[in-house]
Amino acid sequence: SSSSSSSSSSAAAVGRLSNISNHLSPTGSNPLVKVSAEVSEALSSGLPVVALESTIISHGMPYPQNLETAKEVEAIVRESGAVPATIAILDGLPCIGLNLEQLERLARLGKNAQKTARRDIAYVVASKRNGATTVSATMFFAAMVGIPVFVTGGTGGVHRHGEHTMDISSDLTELGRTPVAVVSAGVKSILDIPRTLEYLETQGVCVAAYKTYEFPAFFTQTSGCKAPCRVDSPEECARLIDANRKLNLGNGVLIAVPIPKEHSASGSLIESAIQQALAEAREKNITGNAETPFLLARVNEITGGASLASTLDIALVKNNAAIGAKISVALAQLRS
Ligand code: PSU
Ligand code: MN
Repeated sequence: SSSSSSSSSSAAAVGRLSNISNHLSPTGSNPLVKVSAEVSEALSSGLPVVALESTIISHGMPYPQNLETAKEVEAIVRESGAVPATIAILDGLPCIGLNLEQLERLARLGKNAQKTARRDIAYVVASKRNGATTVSATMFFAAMVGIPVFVTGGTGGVHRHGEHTMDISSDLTELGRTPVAVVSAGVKSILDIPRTLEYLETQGVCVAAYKTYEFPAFFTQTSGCKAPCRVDSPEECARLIDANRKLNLGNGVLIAVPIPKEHSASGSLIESAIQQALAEAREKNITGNAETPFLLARVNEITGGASLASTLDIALVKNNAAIGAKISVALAQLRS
């Protein structure tokens, strides 16, 4: 592997830290993070690994649907030839790669696991809590152990009225500072998509839409916004990620995959539910890190219980998992 060839790059630092438990804990007694044996072996052999977040499990869906989805997403990653590494903090220990028992524990904890963005990591670790990592925290840990590709459903963004509230997801600043490629279905229109793209530009994030010129809005293929660049295959994504790494740019890459055609007809129905949820959030004065979970839950309820929106949430994360795994396979081939 060429991953440790340029000594000052953060990617190289990440490579050197890929056996981080040993590096940071010479005694082996109190490791800062726990990398599962399977993930650790895959990383040291240069095999493709895909990081997966855990807020989607704890806060995104009810038990047992969340467990089923998490297992299915991992299975899709495996079918496409990569090793899944779901990331969460359990009893204060950041775990990279959860076994079935740990996955089940997190799924049962649901919202009793703390939603953990970058700012929350130190507290959750220090107080030995259980933390479900958002995109920002998952990227942080993925980079720490040298996982270059990360799959999720939708990322955070600039909230509507964010120009007044300054509520801008730390996912965006993380994308600006951490060299991990995030595969998502874009950002939901609960957010301000044009400002999200502006902010990503400010942060120097490479944003590429997959097989389209449009930046997708999760439930819909179009957002009215052009994506800054277009990629048409896993190999092209891999070359983009590799160029970003070799140049030592230090920022992340956001690969936005539009909702597949067979699901996209439902988009407009969901759009009206989103408008209603936004109005309710304003009425109830719901702000801060409670806003995203509130909006997502209300959209699910408005579109009917075991709803359209949650069905699409699951379909999209699975679609992203298949593509993200292929990207990570292409990237591993490029580097071997
Ligand atoms: N958007 C979704 N589904 C999600 C999230 C966002 O469509 O599950 C979660 C992700 O974990 C994301 C986080 O990183 O919400 C962003 O929260 P906030 O807006 O508070 O930064
Ligand atoms: Mn926020």
